[in-house]
Amino acid sequence: MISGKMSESLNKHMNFELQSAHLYLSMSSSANEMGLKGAANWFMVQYREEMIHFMKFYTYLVDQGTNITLLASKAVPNNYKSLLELMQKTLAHEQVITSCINELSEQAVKEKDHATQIFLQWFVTEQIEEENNDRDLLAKLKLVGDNGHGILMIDAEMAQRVFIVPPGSPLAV
Ligand code: OFO
Repeated sequence: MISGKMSESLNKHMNFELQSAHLYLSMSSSANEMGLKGAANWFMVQYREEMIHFMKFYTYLVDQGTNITLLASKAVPNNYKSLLELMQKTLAHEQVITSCINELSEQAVKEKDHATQIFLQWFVTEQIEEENNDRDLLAKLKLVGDNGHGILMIDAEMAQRVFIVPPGSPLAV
């Protein structure tokens, strides 16, 4: 049993994870339009990971007896100039998500809600990995600048990313 306040905060964040999925799906299409198939793959994998995050919140809330509320989805941008801009926006977005997860964790601690604290631990760790991956790619993109060959090499690296369902996760698309 979780408090009404906690379930409301988690429900709000669950919708934010779904919005993240939409954001990355749109970024995948923008990368494809730029001719960067590897980056399009990378963002598609990111989209699928976000769907897992969304489903983790969904399942947790339903298991805690919450009737979840799906909010209307907001339009996401689809006009990017470069892969560098895509990665800059990705890192900025993940930093916002990290602070939301931290706020949720603080609320769970304040409410002495041990179950939610344990549930959120996975996300605390996940956000370190998300931001780290984005920072690595950003650093490489800054190094190559406008060099087309360099960008294509990074695109080839991004093509290697594979979607793996984290063990014990609810299935998503
Ligand atoms: Fe779900 O972590 Fe990204 O947004």
